[in-house]
Amino acid sequence: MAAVTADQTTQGTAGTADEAEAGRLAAFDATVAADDRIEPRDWMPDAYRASLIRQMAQHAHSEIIGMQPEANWISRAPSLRRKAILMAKVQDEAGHGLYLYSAAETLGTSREELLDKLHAGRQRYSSIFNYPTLTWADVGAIGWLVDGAAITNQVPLCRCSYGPYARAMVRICKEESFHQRQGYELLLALSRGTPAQHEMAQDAVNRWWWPSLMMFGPPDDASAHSAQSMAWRIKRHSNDELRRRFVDICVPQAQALGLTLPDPDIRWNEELGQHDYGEIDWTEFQEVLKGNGPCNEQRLTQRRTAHENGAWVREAAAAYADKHAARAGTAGTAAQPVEATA
Ligand code: FAQ
Repeated sequence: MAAVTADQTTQGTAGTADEAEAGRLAAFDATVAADDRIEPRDWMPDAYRASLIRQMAQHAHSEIIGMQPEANWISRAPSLRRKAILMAKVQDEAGHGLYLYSAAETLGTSREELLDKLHAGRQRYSSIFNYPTLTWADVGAIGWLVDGAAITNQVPLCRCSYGPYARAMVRICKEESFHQRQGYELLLALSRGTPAQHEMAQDAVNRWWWPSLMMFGPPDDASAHSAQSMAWRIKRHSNDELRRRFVDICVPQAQALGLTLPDPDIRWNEELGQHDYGEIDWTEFQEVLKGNGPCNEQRLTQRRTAHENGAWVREAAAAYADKHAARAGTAGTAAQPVEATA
């Protein structure tokens, strides 16, 4: 019998490892192609995992930083009803952040690590939250336009190939729909109110329209991740496709509100069966991404401060969990059901 040389052994092992890798990749590709879900314990390419963490972290960070502009108006809401609605909405956004951090944790990262990266400026959050809320009407414009853009972008994410992200999006989208309607209703009340209230609503729409269009990301020919994310079925549509869909939704809604979208170039394109719209200021978008938007510094400073101020809450919660785990452990040795001590 011929002896197997060291080289042959290495080649043989490498061959088997390569084949196993190819098999895993084929199974992953087949799952994606069949529109099934990739689950946390399934094998996935490193780049798929990294891209999901990148997008989900950015999404989670947007939800919690996105609490700030609206929270600015909680103490000045014009009625108890409006205050209660706004508090519930801002609280919902915190909840969305938590679902998304939890979903990201299934990929092997931790909430702590993601927050550290946000605070160090190493991960992004949506450009939209770097604009100020100057009047009460901004709360309506955020609900109508920002939540509206978020829904347009996020409904397709309910069919994302990664199971935990797709499932988190189902509940988030339901809540965002409510947020969008409350913003629309608020703006409608202002638009039909006194001339000063109408003007305030129009001014808010003028300021939030273009930044809302930027939420969908750079144009397709400048979108670094779209092609790969669409091939992996993380994203289902391109940035421009969703942006155009959003414009189509907003045009009749603006008419019903009695407000004007601040773009003289919006018009129906018979041939394409959709609206054309004017040129977006991509220089402004890039500046906001670089940290030079009107509120970038304020938002991050406030976030870091809130995190530091909340340290004692996290410590207390961890101590409480440890105490209960220890009690459950004792109960376990005494053969008691865990529920009895919970
Ligand atoms: N802002 O190659 P692409 C909400 C970055 S939630 C900042 O096209 P991709 C709820 C992008 O990360 C709003 N950065 O990227 C709410 C990438 O940089 P990187 C958040 C942006 O991932 C309402 C680079 O540019 N929603 O509003 C932005 O394929 C009211 C190249 O871009 C989500 O996160 C931007 N607008 O497409 C809360 C949804 N756009 O990572 C409170 C999930 C792009 O290489 C109150 N995310 N960039 O350093 C997505 O669908 C995608 O990530 C896109 C970007 C569409 C945002």
